[in-house]
Amino acid sequence: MLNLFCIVTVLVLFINTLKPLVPNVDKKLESLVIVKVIPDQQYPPTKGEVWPKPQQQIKEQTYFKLSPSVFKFTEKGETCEILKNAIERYTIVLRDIHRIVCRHSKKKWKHAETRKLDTNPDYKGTLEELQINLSRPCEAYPHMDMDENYSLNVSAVSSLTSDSIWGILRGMETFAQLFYLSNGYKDVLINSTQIVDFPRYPYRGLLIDTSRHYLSVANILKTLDAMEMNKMNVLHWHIVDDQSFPYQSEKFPQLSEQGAYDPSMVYTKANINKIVKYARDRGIRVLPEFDVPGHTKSWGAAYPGILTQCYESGKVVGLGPMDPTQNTTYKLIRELFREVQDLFPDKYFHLGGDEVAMDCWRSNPDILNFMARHNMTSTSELHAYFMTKVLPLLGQKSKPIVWQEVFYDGAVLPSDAIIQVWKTIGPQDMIAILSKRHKVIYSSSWYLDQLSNGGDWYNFYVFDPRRIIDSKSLKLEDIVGGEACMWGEVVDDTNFIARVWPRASAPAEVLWSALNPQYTLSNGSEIASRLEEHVCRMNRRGIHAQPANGPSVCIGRI
Ligand code: CP6
Repeated sequence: MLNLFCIVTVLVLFINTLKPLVPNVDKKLESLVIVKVIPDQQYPPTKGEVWPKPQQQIKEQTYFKLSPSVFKFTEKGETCEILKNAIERYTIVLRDIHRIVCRHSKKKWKHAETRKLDTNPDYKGTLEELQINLSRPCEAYPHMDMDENYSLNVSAVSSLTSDSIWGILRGMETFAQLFYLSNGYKDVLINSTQIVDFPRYPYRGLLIDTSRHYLSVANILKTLDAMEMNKMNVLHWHIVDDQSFPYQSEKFPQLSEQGAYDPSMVYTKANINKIVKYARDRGIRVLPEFDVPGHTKSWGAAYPGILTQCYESGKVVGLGPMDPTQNTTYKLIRELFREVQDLFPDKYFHLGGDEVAMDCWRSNPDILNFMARHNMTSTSELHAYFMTKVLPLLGQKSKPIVWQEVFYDGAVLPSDAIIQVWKTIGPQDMIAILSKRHKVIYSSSWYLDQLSNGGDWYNFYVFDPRRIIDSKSLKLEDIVGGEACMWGEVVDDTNFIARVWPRASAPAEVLWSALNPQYTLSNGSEIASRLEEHVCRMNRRGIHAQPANGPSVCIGRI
C-alpha cells in the first residue's frame, strides 16, 4: 500500500516537473506561443535540410557525390519553355555550389579527404541524373488554384514527379536545397531521400511598395529569385501610393511624368512584361495593386481634379483622397485599370481601399452636400458608395481583392471578392469575414516594416491563421493564405533584400509546411538551425539575406 502511495506521489511529482515544458495556453491562442529562440546565440547550420520544410520526408544515411560534369537533368514527360528555363537555371545553381568545392580542393589535404569519402560504406558513388516526369502539359501562368504537389526520390538515378509544371518547379528547388558541402568544403553531397510535398495554403504572398521608395527592376527580379527559394507564389505589387506614381501609363503618360520621383524612376510596359515573365518562370503570380480612394496623392500631380480638396477654417489646405462626387474620377480609374489588366495576366486585381483620410472628406462642403443629397450620414457610407462604383469597373477580366476596411464600411462586394486582413492579430476580423462567406488573406502578423531586436524571424513564426479559429461552422479553407508586407517607407535598393530576407522566410514556412505541433525550446532551435543553413544558401545564390540568429559564418557567398 505504502509502495503504491510512493509510486503515485513520485508520478505526480514527475508530471509536475513536466508541466513547465508544455505551456498551458488557451486553445484559441495556442499558435501565439512564442518560439523560444535566444537572440544572439549561435545556432549550428543543418546540412541539406529544406526550407520550407517538406510535408513528408524520409532521409537515409547513404549519400551520393555531385559532379557537375556527370550529373544531368532529363525530361521524361511533358516539357515546355518554363521547364527548359528551370533546367538551365538549376544547372547553374549546382555548378555554383560546386565552385566552392573547387576553390577549397586546391588546398594540399585534398587527397586524404577524398579517400576517406570513397571508402565510407554509406557512400554510394556519383549522382547521375534527375529524371523529370511531368505528366500534364504546362499551364501558361500560375493562378490561385495552381497545383504545386510533387514527389521526389533521390538515388543514383533520381526522379521528380508532378502533374503540374508548378509542382516540378517546387520540386527542383527542393532538390537543389538537399545538396550540402562536406569534408571541409571539399565535396558536394546529397543523401538518399524520399519526399512527398504540397503547400498548406494556396496563397503565399509578399507585398512590395514601390511608391515610398523606388525599387530597381533588378532588385524586384532578385526578390522573385528569393521568393522561389522560399516557395512563395504571389508578388503583391503595391505599385503607387501618395508619395510617387512610378507606373508609366500609355493612355495617361502624365501620371508618371508628373507623379514619379524622377523620369528614370518608372516602370515601363517592357519592365512589367519582363517582371511578369520572370515571375511566371518561377511559378509566381504578380498581383497589381492600385490603391483607391486613399493613398492616391501622387495621382493629383497630373490630375488634381480627381482628388478631394481638404479644408481648414474655410480655406483649402491641400488635396486628400479621391473625390467620389466627380464622374471624371471613375472614368480615369476605368481607363487606367483596363490598361493595367492587359499588362498583368493574373485573374485578381487589388483595389486597396485602406486608410481613407475621411476627415478631409468631412471638411469639404461639396462632399458634405453630396452626402446629404444621397442620404449618407457617415463618410464610411461614402467610402462604400465609392468602392461599390469602382468594383464593377474591373468587368469580367479580374476578380477583386480589397483591404479589410472595404468590407467593414459596407461596400457591395461580389461573392468572389477576397478580403485582406491587416489590422488585428487574432481571429475576430477573419471570423467576421468568413461568416459572410468571403475568402481571406491574412497579413496582420507579418509586417516586415516593424523591427524588433536582432534576428527577429521568430516573431513572425508564431502565428498560423487557420489554427486560431475554433469554429466548426466556418470554412477554414476560405483562409487562402497570408502575406508578408514590406511597406516601403524605410527601405530602398540599399537595404530592401536584407530587410526582407530571411524574415519573410518565417511566414513562407508557416504557409507552406505542415502545422508545427508544439513550439518548444527544442524545436525552436531546430528551426533556427535550419534557417541558419537557409540564409547561407540564399547568400550563395546571390541573395544577400541578413544573419538569421547570432554569430555565424557563411562560406561561398556570391
Ligand atoms: N501604406 C498603405 C501603409 C500601410 C497601409 N496601407 C500601413 C499601415 C500601418 C502599418 C504599416 C503599413 N504604409 N497604403 C495599410 C494596409 Cl503598421
